[in-house]
Amino acid sequence: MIIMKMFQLNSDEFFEHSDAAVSTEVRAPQENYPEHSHDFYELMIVTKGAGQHVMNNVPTNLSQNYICYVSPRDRHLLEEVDNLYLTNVLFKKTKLSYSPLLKHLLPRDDEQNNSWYVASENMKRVNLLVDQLQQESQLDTLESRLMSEALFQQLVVEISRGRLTAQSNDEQDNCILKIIDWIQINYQQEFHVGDISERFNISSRTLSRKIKQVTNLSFNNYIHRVRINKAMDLLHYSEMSITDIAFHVGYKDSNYFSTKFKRFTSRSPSDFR
Ligand code: RM4
Ligand code: NI
Repeated sequence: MIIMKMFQLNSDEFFEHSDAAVSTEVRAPQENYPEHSHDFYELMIVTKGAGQHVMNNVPTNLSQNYICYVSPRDRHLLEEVDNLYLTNVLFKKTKLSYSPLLKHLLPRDDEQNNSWYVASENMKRVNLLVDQLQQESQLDTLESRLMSEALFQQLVVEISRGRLTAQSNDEQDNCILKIIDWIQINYQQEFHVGDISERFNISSRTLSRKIKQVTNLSFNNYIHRVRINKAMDLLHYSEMSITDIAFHVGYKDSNYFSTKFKRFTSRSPSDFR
């Protein structure tokens, strides 16, 4: 077996010059990418496609409009990418001369809650800002540096304003994002397509179609994927027994859980642990 050592990405390589505070890396598409950390901060913005994001050993399923805040303390990797498009907005906190208010809109470095979905209207503006930022961050003039910081601030405002919660933003477009967010929180409950379609006032057919469109998985497989991801987290970080984990993530039968686990990860839960 080849064991690859985790590596660190350095700002020298990704920023235009040593005083630059912001930079962008557009990945269209993003390939699978091994585990790494950075000496800079990264806002990972998913624009389309699907994949698995494993951060500090915790896997999450990626889909459009997902934002994740990655600090220099974190390590992460991307796998099972499927036409995944993303934009990395890289920044150095020490070089930003930004407004002191901005820190209230960004997660703290030790915050668990470091990812969220952004409403489609805000995402459109985020994409425009990224285009401008990409150009400005390549220039090494005082104006461009200032402009990059100004654009960065706007971007942080957009991803914060657009943050979806189950209550907010009733636009049709955002319905599927809210559902995905809801599933990732409520995966422990027993539910069927019909329960969710009723709750969110959308037809079961539309719901299934949209889940497929956004995650590239069927409704059932998407639920399994979310549950298996949570199980991987627990296998890694908790002492819970495999049977308890199976129940905890929403399975009534631990054999069935093991079969599904193997299907998604190619390993049994005990091998994985
Ligand atoms: C990679 C991948 C990493 C990011 C670098 C800059 O393709 O997206 O997460 O840190 O780019
Ligand atoms: Ni990274």
